[in-house]
Amino acid sequence: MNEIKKIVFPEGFLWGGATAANQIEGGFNEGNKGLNIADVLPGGKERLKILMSAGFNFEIDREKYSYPNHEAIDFYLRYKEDIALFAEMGFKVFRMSIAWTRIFPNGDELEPNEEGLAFYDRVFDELLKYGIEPVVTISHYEMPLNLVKEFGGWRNRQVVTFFERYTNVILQRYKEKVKYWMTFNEINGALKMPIMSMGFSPKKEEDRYLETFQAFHHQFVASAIAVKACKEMIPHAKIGCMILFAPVYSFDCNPENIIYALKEEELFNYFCADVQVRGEYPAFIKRFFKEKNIELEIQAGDLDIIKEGTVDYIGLSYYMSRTDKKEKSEAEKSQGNIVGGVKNPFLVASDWGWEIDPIGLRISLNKLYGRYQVPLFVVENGLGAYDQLEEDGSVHDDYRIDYLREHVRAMGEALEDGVELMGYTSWGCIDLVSMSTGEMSKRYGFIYVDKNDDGSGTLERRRKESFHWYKKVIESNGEVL
Ligand code: BGP
Repeated sequence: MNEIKKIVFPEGFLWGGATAANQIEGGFNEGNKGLNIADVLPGGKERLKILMSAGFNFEIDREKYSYPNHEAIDFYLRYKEDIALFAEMGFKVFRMSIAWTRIFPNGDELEPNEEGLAFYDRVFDELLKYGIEPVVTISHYEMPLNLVKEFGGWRNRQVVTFFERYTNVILQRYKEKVKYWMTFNEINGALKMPIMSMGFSPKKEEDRYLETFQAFHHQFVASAIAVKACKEMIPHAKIGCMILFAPVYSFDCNPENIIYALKEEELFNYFCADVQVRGEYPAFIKRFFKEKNIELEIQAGDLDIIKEGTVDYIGLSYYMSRTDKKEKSEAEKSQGNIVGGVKNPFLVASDWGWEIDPIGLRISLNKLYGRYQVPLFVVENGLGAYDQLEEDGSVHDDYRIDYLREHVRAMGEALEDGVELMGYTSWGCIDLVSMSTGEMSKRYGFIYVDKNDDGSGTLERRRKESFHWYKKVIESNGEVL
């Protein structure tokens, strides 16, 4: 057995947990909030398929579907209780997102909605009361539905202006309260699934890449404008990009598969970060654009904006690695967080088919730091699992502790490798609605929320075994695992 080394996390390492507005808040029509794309997401494993199907009309149809995000876990009303529990675990930071539609209900108004702004003031004040710094994602898998229906989502250049108005308002309003920002959650995820963050599904397969990359271009410009505004308005703040990172392993040493894995990794894992960190389109994308007949509409000045608006750090989500090969049969395919691939014989998968690979986190951090040399921040990582609530109210989630312990160790190894790491916010620190399936039963939390897939439950909160474990991890700055 390998000897377990003591790992040393740097002073001031940002331990905490992560969430997204649409997956925790509920109150979907409270406080003048407008509808967003997440509000028309039906519950169930088919939710994304339904949303992406041709002819989906983006209407709520309660006869046919349920909508778990509408109530979610009611953080909108219960935030004080939840933040007290985060404080009890010793969180240094809490990652959350602002719902664009609380601030601009339709996205295209000129004036913001004061009730929405006041809500986040209350949340930030409550966090700061306990010394917990908010880490805010400006856009996490939701955008105003009006911008989807009337403007065609991020394909439309006008959305850049609406987003700029939204970011200026929130940066100005919360400049005394929020030091850590990120622009778009898992920006690269749109390559596989543009509907959630870009607000459209290509009607024809042949338009897919052109539309998606045009929308990316708009998001890059919008992100760079936000970065510049943030640096001007809040000079002490740090603002990052956020990417979904699943390192791509070649299935074997066949050079055909190795070049395939390398090209997949460039396109999916690095393309967005290259633009947002280095401030320019990478060399490899020219060939891809040529082969796919993509000619982007780039306005005068856009490339300068992108150059001037590079991010301070990279936020990443890490759940799993992806093993892949050029030719694969249906039977070989694996599932996973948006990305596919083939089954890796060395890894075991979660109940949802996501392959568990702590060493993959060390590999990811090394790859990213080697390429960019900017600080990294693991802002999502965790195990979605079925939990059993015992009669005495306890939850013995030792499998979750095992998963997290190994990933924390992997970060320790990466730190020793020389990687600069700002912090770790594990995903779904309180049980929440799953993004991909809308299930409550796919639980990630340290805190159990009494709510079931059919919407029943008291919403009561309970501390799981992992709650007490994570408290010790934070207390000891990662020494006691
Ligand atoms: C990431 C998203 C999150 C989150 C997480 C877990 O891709 O940024 O919003 O939900 O994955 O995924 P799921 O909820 O599908 O288990």
